[in-house]
Amino acid sequence: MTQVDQPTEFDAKAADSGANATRVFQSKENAAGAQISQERVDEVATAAIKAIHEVIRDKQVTYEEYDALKAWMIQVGVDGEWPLFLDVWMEHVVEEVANAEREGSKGTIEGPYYVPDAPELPADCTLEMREDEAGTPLLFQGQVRALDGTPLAGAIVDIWHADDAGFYSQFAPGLPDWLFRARVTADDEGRYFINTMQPAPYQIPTDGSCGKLIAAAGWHAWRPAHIHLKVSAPDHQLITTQLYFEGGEYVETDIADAVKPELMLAPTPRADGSGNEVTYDFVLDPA
Ligand code: MBD
Ligand code: FE
Repeated sequence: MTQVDQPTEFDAKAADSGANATRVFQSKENAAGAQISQERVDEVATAAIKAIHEVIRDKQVTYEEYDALKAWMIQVGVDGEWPLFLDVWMEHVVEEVANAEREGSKGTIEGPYYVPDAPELPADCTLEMREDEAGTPLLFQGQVRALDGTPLAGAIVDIWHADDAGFYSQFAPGLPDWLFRARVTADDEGRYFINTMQPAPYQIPTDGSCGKLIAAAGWHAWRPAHIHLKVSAPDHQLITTQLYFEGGEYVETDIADAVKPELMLAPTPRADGSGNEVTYDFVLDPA
């Protein structure tokens, strides 16, 4: 076996992530129970199947390729990677359609690694981390406002992100359950001051079905470093979004196509030398 074929500890840890996403999604309320009308299923399923027929004709897909697709699709399910596949290659267009009319802050995809009911923390807080947590400390601060600029007291900033090695708690093994996950309640002026560690870029697990597709197509497997957020306030629409780091690796080539120019952070060193700080405000549309 060559060095490249040898699964690394990183691979083993990453492999669990995609698989665990299926388990978490299945426990999501209404995941499979949505009531979608027959007319709508007919309309969308017919269009989707037709679109694939066109690809088969256009690309002259062979039986060999058809069987390879079948085998691959079966394996995606075995690996539990349908949530990963869909969120990486489909969700950004669903988000584009869903949020087209919003006037406030830009949203982007949720991805497969959100967990509801994270610990509640006050406006000025430090996210759960391990002793001697690796990485660059980051003070992430800002304010939640309405479209007219009114501060939204008691807004909730539900935040989750990977660690300095690109792993998510509850998806990669061996991490504390609520590492870098919290629901932060903003103060009376809608402000929050969240101390955390800057996350690293995220690599799609290389040894699952999504990784196999990426390798077979010769793509790269990376998302730029990002912080996920769900920001909400009474009488306002919740926004699901992510923030990225200006000049960071893969911001121009995100495999999940979820980067927008409005979602860039440019942290600066803190005066006291303790890592970086950055300010990002959210504007919520009315409900
Ligand atoms: C992620 O961390 C992510 O945010 C998305 C959208 C897909 C895979 C991993
Ligand atoms: Fe992510």
